[in-house]
Amino acid sequence: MSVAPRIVHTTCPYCGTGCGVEARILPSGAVEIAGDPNHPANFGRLCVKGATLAETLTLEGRLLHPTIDGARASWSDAIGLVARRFRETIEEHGPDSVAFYVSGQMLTEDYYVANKLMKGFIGSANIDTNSRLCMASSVAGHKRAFGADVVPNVYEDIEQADLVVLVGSNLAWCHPVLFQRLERAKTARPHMRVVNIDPRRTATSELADLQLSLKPGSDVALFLGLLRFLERAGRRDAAYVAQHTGGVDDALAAARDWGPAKVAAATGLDEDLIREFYEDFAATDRTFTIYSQGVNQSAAGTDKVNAIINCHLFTGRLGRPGAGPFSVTGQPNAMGGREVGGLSNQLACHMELENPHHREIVRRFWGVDRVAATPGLKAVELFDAVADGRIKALWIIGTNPVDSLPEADKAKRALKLCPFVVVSDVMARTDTTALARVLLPARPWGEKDGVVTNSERRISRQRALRPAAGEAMPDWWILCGVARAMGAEGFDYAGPADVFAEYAALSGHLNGGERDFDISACGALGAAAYERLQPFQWPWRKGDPSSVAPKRFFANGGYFTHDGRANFVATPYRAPQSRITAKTPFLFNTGRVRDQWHTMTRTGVAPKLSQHFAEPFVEVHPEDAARVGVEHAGLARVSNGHGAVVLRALVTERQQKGVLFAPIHWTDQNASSARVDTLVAAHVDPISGQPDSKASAARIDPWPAAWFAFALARERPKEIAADYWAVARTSFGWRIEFAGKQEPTDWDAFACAFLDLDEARGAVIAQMHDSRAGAHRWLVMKDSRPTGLLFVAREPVLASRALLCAEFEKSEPRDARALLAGRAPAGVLDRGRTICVCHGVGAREIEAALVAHDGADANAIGQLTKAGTGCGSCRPEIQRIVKDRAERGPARRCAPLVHALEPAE
Ligand SMILES: Nc1nc2c(c(=O)[nH]1)N[C@H]1C(S)=C(S)[C@@H](COP(=O)(O)OP(=O)(O)OC[C@H]3O[C@@H](n4cnc5c(=O)[nH]c(N)nc54)[C@H](O)[C@@H]3O)O[C@H]1N2
Ligand SMILES: Nc1nc2c(c(=O)[nH]1)N[C@H]1C(S)=C(S)[C@@H](COP(=O)(O)OP(=O)(O)OC[C@H]3O[C@@H](n4cnc5c(=O)[nH]c(N)nc54)[C@H](O)[C@@H]3O)O[C@H]1N2
Ligand code: SF4
Ligand SMILES: [Mo]
Repeated sequence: MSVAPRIVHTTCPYCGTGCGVEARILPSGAVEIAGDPNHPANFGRLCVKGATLAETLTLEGRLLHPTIDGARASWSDAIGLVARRFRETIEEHGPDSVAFYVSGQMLTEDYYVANKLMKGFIGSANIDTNSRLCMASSVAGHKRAFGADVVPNVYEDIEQADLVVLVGSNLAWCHPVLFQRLERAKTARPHMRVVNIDPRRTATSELADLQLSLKPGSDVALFLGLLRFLERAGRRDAAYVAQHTGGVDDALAAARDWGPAKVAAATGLDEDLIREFYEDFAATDRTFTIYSQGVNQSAAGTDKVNAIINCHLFTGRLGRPGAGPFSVTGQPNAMGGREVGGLSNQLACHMELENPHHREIVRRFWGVDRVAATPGLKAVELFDAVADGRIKALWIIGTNPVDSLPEADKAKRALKLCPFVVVSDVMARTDTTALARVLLPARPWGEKDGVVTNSERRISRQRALRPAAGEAMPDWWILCGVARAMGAEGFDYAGPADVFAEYAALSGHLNGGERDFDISACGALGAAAYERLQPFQWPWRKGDPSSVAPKRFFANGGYFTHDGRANFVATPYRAPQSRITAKTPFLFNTGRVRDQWHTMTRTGVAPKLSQHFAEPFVEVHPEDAARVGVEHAGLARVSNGHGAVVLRALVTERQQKGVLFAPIHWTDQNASSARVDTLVAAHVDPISGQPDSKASAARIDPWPAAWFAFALARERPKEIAADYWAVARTSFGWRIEFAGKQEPTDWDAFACAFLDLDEARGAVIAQMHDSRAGAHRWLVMKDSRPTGLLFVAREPVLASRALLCAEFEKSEPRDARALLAGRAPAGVLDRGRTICVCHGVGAREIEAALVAHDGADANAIGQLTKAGTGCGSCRPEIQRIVKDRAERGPARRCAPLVHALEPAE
């Protein structure tokens, strides 16, 4: 008799798209993941990260019990110590001598109690979140313009728009399901146009009718020019501006001088392209502007946000179907964190710390003597205060600041100096947990319950799929335990449902509609109703019927300012702060790749997600590379006064001259020297305090490797005796790239140690040597199956990684000679680097299909090879391969998107 799988509806733990997930738990305990067809964010779709969630449900590397000074401890001892040290520090040095640094990856319930503990019980506002590095400029921009942190529009507007303007957003890789909505909308309505504003060409550019590769940091100039153009083109919505806004004259005055020639000079864009964009924007009522970190993470981030919003206010295109400014959120609960007041300058439920009336509402509701009255330290300042000893006890929850803060080595030093550091994480070994005195094991996605809010203000449940591993506990439980041990009252919740109901009640408490955030319909929700809670958008006031109709704001005014009018904000252009010098002549831009999530603690364990990029890299324009002597597939050192990293060089025209780009994901756990934030200068936006992570001055030089190596192994090598290394997970074990500045005197001894040959009993070792050329290859076979491989050369090792990995995966006997040659055995196709993870299709298979079927497009490729027919995240890359072949002919491969080390034909 077969037992039916149990189905759990939950929400994806990665990006702020907030896709609904349907998890099927089979009787064996195995979990199958699919998109939830009824969830309004994704209607059944998932991107590759969501689709591979089951691969991350492993215990590998998990933190499973509390530790104190590295030794296993009981929960009561760990909680007791944290409470005692925080209490003593507060007694001796005052409430502002302690701090929490939390995360947009916490659930709303976790976030709410953390905030209540710090701002209510402790009475300090020294709680800040990694959302400071992510959303703070959007928050500040919204508040300046709208009086509250409200996103006026909804996802459906993607389908309703005639023009979509993407600013500083690599939507194809960072919000893939939203990108697919856009792609489908454009296919269904071919007149729809997409403009992509980003200094580099990305996967997102594949969909764009117009690519504006502006100079980093120059967006304000572009949008000042647009505002001026709109006025001259007679595009003012006079009625809207007059009835619902204020300050238009000042904004126009700031834009007065910004004619196309001046905009062209500031942005480096062609005047014709600028005009094309302006004319299109002016002529299209249904214009939807989506923006992300190219806007927020800037020393002028808040001004960028307001410069965009100004153009929408001016044309009255806001909160209407297909028209509005739309900030997409990064983390799964970036929006929820803003709602609960996770930032050091906010109170709960969108109330303001500096507003005495709001403080009083919250104080009474929480039943505390006082709530913090002055804003606390913002992330960068907070770590400065740790470094100079003002903060003496710090609790870090759900974030990895040693890797993600600007000037990251400074943050690392600060933690080393701090007398008492507590870290709550789901993983045992991260660059941050390494510096903690107390480690508290949190329950990860799949083991915990709560809610998150996505980019369109939709609140959805995350639900546990399986029992918690080890002694891991939910973050809210840990926080409440510490709160009670410190003597706080009001932290006796029976479960997350209880916390959520209290929070929902507070949102409606003494709220006659003057506060935007109101979900008081959930204020008396019991545990059973919480369990059943369906995704809903806020506001949802007590007494309102539940509704699935999209909720927009501001089409008819109704702003949350004192006079109910929106503010135009004058945004004079400030050129980027980073000073390029002769020593640091490049701007260093950073961001994300398709298949990894931040510091890789979770996506890094999934073999499928490590195929796309298995090594940290830096993109550099061919002319720059030639000038500084950096070669494609070689190694490069990127450095400045703050730090240095060594990365694989990817020479590509997608990058503009003078700018470098590197992904943020690699850490000391999986590479020798790839923490890119060590180089990022801590320049912050003066209003939001958000650091500029996208434009630090740096230099790039060739890294003098005497030898390069590539290896495959079933176990992770204990030590890699090399100056450069990077490891990635595979289904059979590990793949490793490494290199050194000096050749070892004895390669055989090196191989012996690296491959553990003394221990490899019963193994057959095949070798190939060309000592004059410095090329050596070893292959270890057991029972005719490869178990270890090491290729060494003086040049970057050219062997198909994809092929060798595929051969290691197979269970049938393999041909040692062909493997050692690094080429495909007779009858086996080298698929090339994996492009489509769902169906395991490589770049070479796609190219072979193009050769066989001249003129095939991405859809035809899908029919021929299945590539792109699964989750669809790889479709832009397939389109690029198709276009490259059409534009450049078969002779030139599409190197930019293919890993540098996959050899060409
Ligand atoms: N695969 C994947 N997806 C993710 C994440 C992840 O780690 N991996 N993280 C999530 C999180 S937390 C976030 S915040 C989002 C981020 O999502 P995005 O903001 O889309 O991602 P980024 O790659 O950080 O940056 C976006 C783009 O900004 C461009 N940019 C740099 N400087 C400028 C500039 O001055 N002007 C303009 N117009 N553009 C500029 C960069 O070249 C880059 O292509 O992604 C979320 N989704
Ligand atoms: N140079 C540069 N720097 C950047 C950025 C950039 O674009 N460029 N982007 C910035 C942005 S937008 C962001 S959002 C940050 C992201 O940076 P981080 O927040 O530092 O990155 P994560 O890897 O997401 O860290 C989350 C940590 O929480 C742990 N964790 C996961 N789930 C749970 C849980 O349920 N409970 C607890 N307690 N822990 C959990 C994970 O194992 C991991 O260690 O990086 C910022 N830094
Ligand atoms: S787009 Fe991908 S990462 Fe983002 S929520 Fe959906 S499935 Fe998760
Ligand atoms: Mo983020």
